[in-house]
Amino acid sequence: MSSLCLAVATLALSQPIAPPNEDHRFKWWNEAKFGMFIHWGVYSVPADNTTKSGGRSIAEWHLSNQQLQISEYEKYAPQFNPVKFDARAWVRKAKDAGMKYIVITTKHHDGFALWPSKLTSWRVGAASPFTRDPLKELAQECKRQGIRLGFYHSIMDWHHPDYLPRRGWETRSASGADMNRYVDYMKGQIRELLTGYGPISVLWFDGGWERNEQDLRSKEVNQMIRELQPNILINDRNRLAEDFSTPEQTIPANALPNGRPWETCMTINDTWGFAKDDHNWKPTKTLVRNLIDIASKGGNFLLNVGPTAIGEFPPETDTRLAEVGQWLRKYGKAVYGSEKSPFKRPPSYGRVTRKGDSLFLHVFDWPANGELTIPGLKTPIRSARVLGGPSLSAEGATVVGVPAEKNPIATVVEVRLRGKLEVEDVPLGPDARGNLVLLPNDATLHGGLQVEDGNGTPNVGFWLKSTDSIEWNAQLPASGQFKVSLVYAAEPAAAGNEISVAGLPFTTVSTGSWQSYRMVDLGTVSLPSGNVKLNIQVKKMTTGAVINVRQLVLTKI
Ligand code: H79
Repeated sequence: MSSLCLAVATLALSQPIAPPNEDHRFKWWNEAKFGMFIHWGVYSVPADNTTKSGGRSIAEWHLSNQQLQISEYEKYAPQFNPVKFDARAWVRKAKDAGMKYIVITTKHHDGFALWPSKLTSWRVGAASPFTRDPLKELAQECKRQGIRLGFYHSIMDWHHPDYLPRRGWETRSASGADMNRYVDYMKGQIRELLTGYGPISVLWFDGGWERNEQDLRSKEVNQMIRELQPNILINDRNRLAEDFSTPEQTIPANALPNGRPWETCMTINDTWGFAKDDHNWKPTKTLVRNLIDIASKGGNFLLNVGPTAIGEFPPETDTRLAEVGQWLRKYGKAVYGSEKSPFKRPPSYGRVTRKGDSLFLHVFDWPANGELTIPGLKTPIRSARVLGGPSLSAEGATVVGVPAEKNPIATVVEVRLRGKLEVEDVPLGPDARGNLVLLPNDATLHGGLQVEDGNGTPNVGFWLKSTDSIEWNAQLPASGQFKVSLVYAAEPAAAGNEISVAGLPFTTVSTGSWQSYRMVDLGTVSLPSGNVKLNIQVKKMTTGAVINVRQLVLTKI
């Protein structure tokens, strides 16, 4: 999974970035914050998340998990007969959950078309007995109930004879297969999808990692999409960065650099397609807090539902969606149309979102002293009020008082300021043991450096210039001696750069790759009490790239 994620992240960052705030196409998306992903197709019939060797996987990968020939997989299609499918009910559930858009799999990696495509018989109404058009019914209901619709479309197609490569276990010959003809087919199917169903708000590609931009004729395909639907948003998985990044099953450590739009997609249990034995359902509290966390970092949340082959949402999904909706009906003002937190770090008690000169404190756990301080807030607070609850008093940048009624998921306090929002950098203090643990998200990055997601453990990366540097602002209660340790990664070709770390010299050594992190002890420093700046700078650059930095630790001696 990591190679896919990395490919996606690197691609996204290496492309020029359009200024999303000035682009009218993003207006609804920035306000929406929360959407429903739907994974539904022939794989919903076996509903099996196991692998051939007895491990766990994701159910929509059934053909691959069980290493089936397509003729074996095709046998499930006659059982894909979702007579209980009710677009009106599905859209109603999305709306009641507080979701503002739906993205549905028109075709997953198994190649099965969820609409009556004229270009294949591997589709509903031909390979499957279901003669209705699920996409048409969904599009009509979305329009009727006022919610936007997007289409997921898999580039990888295990079924189409022209798509290459074949799976390793396949007996089907690859001779005569023509990838160029496959792209024509894919274009034809996307054309059907973008001309037959009214306005489509999102084209959500997936499965592009087996081929490059040239093979996939990505520019040409995306250009056609924009001609057919000028206001559409296209994700970053057709080998081009396009409109937004797509972290999968993970929430970035912070907002993405340069205001790059992003959307985390995530499952409610462990699998996307329905799996009868996957009972690992996330609690409602996790789902809502994820949404809050994402909104506080300026992203969107696309939460997945895997309906059954008969066309129903699993009951565990229904209850959670309803509960998320309940929370949003009370506190949605702090989520919809909000902007990311203006602070570098979240407060210890929760998360922050913002609307102009109002802040919203999403309180997960109320501090024992009953005070919500907002570190880094310079503008004094004018008033504070629990959404749907009482007013609280305030002193300077601190909200004082605990409401009698607290929401166990998160209670939101709306904070109005006395003037324009002004924030300042808060120096880091030592931890309980007196050590300074300096992390990417606490740093000030100079030059082209960026914080990368690192699959959940962020690192500073893109260190390509000798003038780039990392700086931390710390506050020490007393002077002392510290051992300096750096956690970094560098591929072999990047070894031999001379850098300075908290004033100590270090010549970089390869750790094996950009992803293999190693801790090195660099010596000791003595630091004065009060405000100190700690940095990593380049003294002499001898290769094209310096290091990735995961953390700098100063251990009290
Ligand atoms: O549609 C959903 C997934 O099926 C798809 N993207 C989301 C939105 C996806 N494709 N790839 N991945 C997710 C991650 C890759 C997982 C893999 Fe595996 C790990 C492929 C091979 C090893 C899991 C285990 C899937 C197959 C075996």
